Amino acid sequence: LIASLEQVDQTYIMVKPDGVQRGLVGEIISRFEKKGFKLTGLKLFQCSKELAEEHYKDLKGKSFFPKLIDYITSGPVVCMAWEGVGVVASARKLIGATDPLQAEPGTIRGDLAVQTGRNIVHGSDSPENGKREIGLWFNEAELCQWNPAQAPWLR
Ligand code: 3AN
Repeated sequence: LIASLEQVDQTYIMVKPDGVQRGLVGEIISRFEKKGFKLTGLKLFQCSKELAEEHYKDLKGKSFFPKLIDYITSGPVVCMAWEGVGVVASARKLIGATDPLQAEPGTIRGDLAVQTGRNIVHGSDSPENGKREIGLWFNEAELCQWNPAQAPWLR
């Protein structure tokens, strides 16, 4: 009841190519599921250079930008849309700091990664970017609106 009065946000979470290659997809999805957020979109996807550049357009001026684009397009990624109250900030806490060596143990990057340039997962940095990125990576038909409470086998 309390939650229903608050703003429900969406975030775009992506297992990057190194996370897929290292067999960490299930582990990463599991952390968001267990936290209690709702999955509304999920696919394995090989992205184009154009899409990667659009996704990271705010970083276009950075020296590491070309390497970042090569990295993100180097193999399939797992695209996810997650929904919930406070999901954007909470997902970033679950993911941990950009530099995995600075990320706290218990976070995804803190537990599973060592390099900033191979930090295995992406999470939107604001509710606005969550909406923007979900729109960029998913078609409307790929997203599911569903109610976890309407599961008759759970009564
Ligand atoms: P975050 O992914 O934690 O939101 P951003 O948005 O600053 O961090 O950076 C986006 C991505 O760019 C990072 N996930 C990382 O892959 C890459 N990146 C950021 N800073 C660096 C850096 N100094 N060197 C190499 N890659 C970087």
